[in-house]
Amino acid sequence: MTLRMYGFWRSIASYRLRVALSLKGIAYEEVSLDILAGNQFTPEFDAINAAHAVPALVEEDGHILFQSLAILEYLDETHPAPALMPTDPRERAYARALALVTVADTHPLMVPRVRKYLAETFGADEAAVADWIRTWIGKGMGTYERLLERRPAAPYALGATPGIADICIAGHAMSAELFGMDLTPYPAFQALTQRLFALDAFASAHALRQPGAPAKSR
Ligand SMILES: N[C@@H](CCC(=O)N[C@@H](CS)C(=O)NCC(=O)O)C(=O)O
Repeated sequence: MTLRMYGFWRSIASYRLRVALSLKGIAYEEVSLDILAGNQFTPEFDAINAAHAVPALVEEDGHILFQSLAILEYLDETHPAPALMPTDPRERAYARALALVTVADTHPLMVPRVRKYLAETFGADEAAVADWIRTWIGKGMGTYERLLERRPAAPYALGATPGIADICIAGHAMSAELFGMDLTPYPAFQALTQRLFALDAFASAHALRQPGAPAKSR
């Protein structure tokens, strides 16, 4: 059995895993799970991820991993080169902190289950939901901008090589792009993400380059 990733073309968390697998040169197959159609709730997928969310990674021996950040750290431990995490404890904490600005504080506010709840419980229409999402993406970009002003990327978030923080930051920028947001008010964030998307691992994992993405934008 090959290493199998369950993902979805526009999923930001799936993007994070795609980039990490690519940076580490790990071969895998991606199974697309249409989370907009509710396929995360089937009994088959429930057996893989009780959280009903992508990504999930099923290893060759059937071992299952979920939660993108946990998977990224696991891959870094099992496939150490190139390293995605620094070795110094303070740097490791900073890398995780940068990652969590989007993974913990922003991205959870815009996933399909939250959008659905906003629409069904509060009657939010498509425009209101999009406004909600842009608000939180914007606040995340504002936080990244302030952080990057205080500690400029050199050239990546923690130094010479791209790592976990950069992967999460690029995913955040991708969500901003998918929602048609202007990045110019966040110049340090924009410059870092342009640098990241110039790298093949970051560019080829992009939502709009995945099977199932709208053909005209691919
Ligand atoms: N913190 C999780 C987030 C997982 C998650 O919520 N994924 C979204 C797609 S980006 C999903 O599958 N959502 C399904 C839903 O909201 O129903 C991670 O980083 O893996």
